[in-house]
Amino acid sequence: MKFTIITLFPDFFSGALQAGLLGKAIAAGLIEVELVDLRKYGEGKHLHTDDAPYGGGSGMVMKAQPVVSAIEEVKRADPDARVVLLTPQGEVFSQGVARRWSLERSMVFVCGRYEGFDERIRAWVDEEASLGDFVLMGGEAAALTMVDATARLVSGVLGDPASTVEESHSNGLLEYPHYTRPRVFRGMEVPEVLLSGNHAEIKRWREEMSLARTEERRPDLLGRGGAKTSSDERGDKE
Ligand code: JDN
Repeated sequence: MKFTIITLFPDFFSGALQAGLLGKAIAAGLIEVELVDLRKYGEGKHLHTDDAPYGGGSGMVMKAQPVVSAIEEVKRADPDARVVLLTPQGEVFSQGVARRWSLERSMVFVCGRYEGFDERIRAWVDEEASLGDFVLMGGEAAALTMVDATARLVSGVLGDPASTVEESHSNGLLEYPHYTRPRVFRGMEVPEVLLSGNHAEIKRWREEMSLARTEERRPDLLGRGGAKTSSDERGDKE
């Protein structure tokens, strides 16, 4: 799968794209990430990518021409790439969105800075996505998060293919508690059931813990007192 990131800060991504499983997946050719420097598409001698807002007010706005030119160049090489604009006004990203995107061949993430994008840019965009209900300094941290969550669902990126179905959010529940050696750490013991070797009982304990933890920490995932249901989280309706 190919990801293209259009950004004023390509350096933002360099460390993250080399680290861990994402770095491995890129080195193995399972994932390709192309960084497109938006500045190259800037206007005039000074390659401006932002300008003052019509109507006045504080802050600067991402100009339409550089962003649209960058998208057009990417789309010329790759006409069916899916273009996502990172903005706090987009659909809130979730495991369901990551699953849907992981089935695409090519995704383009457009990262902005400043107050936001010239509204007309939206005509070149397939969808808008937000990391959550907070404001970043720009779209880069959101794009990196979305690439990470999407790439790990691509076949072969994780060692163990079973591990994406058992984890938090994939079944709409939080994961059960994990323990590893030693059996006693600073006086705190590993639950006896996990040492029992009784796999049916271990499975039941994990299911109970998973449900109790979700009820305690994220009742919204169970459709109790939150806007989202667990089926929203799974992306069942997609
Ligand atoms: O929070 B964000 O996704 C975010 C996106 C943009 C921004 C600031 C924050 N400026 C331009 C896009």
